[in-house]
Amino acid sequence: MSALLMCVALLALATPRLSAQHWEPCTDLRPLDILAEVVPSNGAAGGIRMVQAQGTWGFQLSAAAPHIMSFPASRMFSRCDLFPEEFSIVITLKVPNLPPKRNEYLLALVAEEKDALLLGLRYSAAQVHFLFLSEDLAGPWQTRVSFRSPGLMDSQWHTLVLAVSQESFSLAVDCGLPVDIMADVPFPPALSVQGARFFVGSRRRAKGLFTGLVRQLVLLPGSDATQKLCPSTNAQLAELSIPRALQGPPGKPDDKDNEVLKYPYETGMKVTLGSRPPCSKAEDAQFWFDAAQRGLYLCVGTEWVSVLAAKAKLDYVEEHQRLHTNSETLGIEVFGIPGVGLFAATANRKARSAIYKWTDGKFVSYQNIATHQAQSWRHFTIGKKIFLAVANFGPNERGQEFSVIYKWSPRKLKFTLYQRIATHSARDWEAFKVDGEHFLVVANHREGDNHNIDSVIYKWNPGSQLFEANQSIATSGAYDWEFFTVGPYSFLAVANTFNGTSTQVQSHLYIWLVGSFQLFQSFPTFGAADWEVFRIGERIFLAVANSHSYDVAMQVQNNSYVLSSVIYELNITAQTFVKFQDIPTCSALDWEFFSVGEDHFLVVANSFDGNTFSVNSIIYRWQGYEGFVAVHSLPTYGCRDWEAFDTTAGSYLIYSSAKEPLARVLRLRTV
Ligand SMILES: [Ca+2]
Ligand SMILES: [Ca+2]
Ligand SMILES: [Ca+2]
Repeated sequence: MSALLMCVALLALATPRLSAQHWEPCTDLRPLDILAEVVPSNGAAGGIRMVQAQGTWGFQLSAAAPHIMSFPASRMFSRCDLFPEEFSIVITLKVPNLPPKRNEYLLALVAEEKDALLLGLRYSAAQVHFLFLSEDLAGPWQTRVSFRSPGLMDSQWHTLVLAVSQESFSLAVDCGLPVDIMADVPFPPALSVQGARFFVGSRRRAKGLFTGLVRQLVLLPGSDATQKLCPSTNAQLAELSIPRALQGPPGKPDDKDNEVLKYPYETGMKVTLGSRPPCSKAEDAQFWFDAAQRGLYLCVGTEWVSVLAAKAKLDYVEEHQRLHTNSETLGIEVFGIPGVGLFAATANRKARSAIYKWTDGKFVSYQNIATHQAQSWRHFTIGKKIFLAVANFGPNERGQEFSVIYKWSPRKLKFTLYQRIATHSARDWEAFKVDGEHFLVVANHREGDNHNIDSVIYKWNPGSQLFEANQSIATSGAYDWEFFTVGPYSFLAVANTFNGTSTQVQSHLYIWLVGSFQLFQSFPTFGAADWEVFRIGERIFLAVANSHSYDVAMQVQNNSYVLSSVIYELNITAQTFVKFQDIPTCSALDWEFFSVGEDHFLVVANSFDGNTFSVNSIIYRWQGYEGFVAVHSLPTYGCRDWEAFDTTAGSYLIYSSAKEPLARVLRLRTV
């Protein structure tokens, strides 16, 4: 729910109100820097640490005892004892990922004698809660106003402005559109702070300590600070007032003196599970601003309706070019060469593969390269060098098996042979960079009849200018490698197809730890042919294409080609990929993700249904809650590989056929 919940049963009785006319400010009507009150002006002390994250300094408080981080309210409320009826609180913070049920306090105002929470601000994985005590004839009530999905847990700095005025509560994140909540209970017009203390990063107790970083915590009596702060060119770090120790370069502490400078925060994953809030009667007519997609939505009835004119939308797909290929085409790689143009390399089954150049709106033959049952091409660069690696499935005329790396010659304007690497029925190359070093990994499918062999990761040696074997990973009929990063972490997924008796084998995801890839998670797959990683907003997905369910030990039916392919989503809290959606496919060999305007799509290569290679491949559109929904059905024949690409003239898809020497370029028509 975009807005908030009133989580506490509230009295229907009218709350007795003191006349607001008697209100006089008990404090200065200027920003009151609460954080500066509790931290020494020279920085760290008493368990308070200064930590830099993403180049910005903040305080880590959780090692300090709560009373260190507190001060009497009378220090700010010098003229009288009443908390302002209208005010805003500005806080700049960077929060860690919290487990689901954990709450951490950012600020509390506690009446010490009664240990009563007069006012509190805390957050959990999914919500920010503002709490306050109000009194009526029936006694004191604690009211909680909850803002859902503020999107704080992406390991970034954020600045929140909570503005309170009577029964109106609003929360703005990074100067975005505020979420407004009208509560049944107004903030009390005369909340006494006599004998109360402010606690920063706690509620006076050890429980619920704030474990993140805080850079700014300011109370602005009498007005809404968004007017002063926003718009801002640096909205995530918009400043009303920050403690002197955090200001500017002179405050930079000596690295050697600070044991936390190997920031634990920098290793936090850079993702969040921010998602569309529910839209029900409670949110009717409320707005939701999706910061990641820059979309503004209005809750109408039970649906979020976009209220901004959307960018281009996919209307239909039309055939743009029939590309006759040297022979059946297993894989297509589209890439650009700066200053030269856009190219497509086709991996062709017979003796020659081809490179095409986009010329006058069409792919035109550019260069032929001798290959041996080529399966796929991979383009990559190292510095200014441009490479193209081919995975050869078959041996050459002399029975030797190797795959080949070609290098672009800027003088000849052609790709020329650069390095041969011995491979075993190679299916795929993946190129990637970890810690500034370049790697290539090959999918070795089988050696003779043995599918349980090693696939090999090669590392670029800048001295010899060659790739050298670096790590071997046991694979079973390896078909595809996919590399991706999540925050500071590097991952490599392999699609294992067949272990010699069954296609029901585990495909594995590896993580780079201290210099090598180690197993991170295993997935049950069925003749897995492709992994595709993609991001939607802050969410990270991994889709597997399952091609065949087959087991020697079981009588297998023809329909074993019609089976589910699975989309997984990374759950940051659990640090694991969990199943997001099953999609029925017909011997799926490839997934390709692409975006048009603000819409996201997946297209699957369906190749075979058990009887025929004439099957439809399907384009799915991302529809938020509903996941991916089929929107276009494209007749294909032995469809093997999809690629999406853009030119100045528009967006296109190209797909290859493993069963006929014809690839097709499709134009995405938009409205
Ligand atoms: Ca791949
Ligand atoms: Ca793919
Ligand atoms: Ca593809």
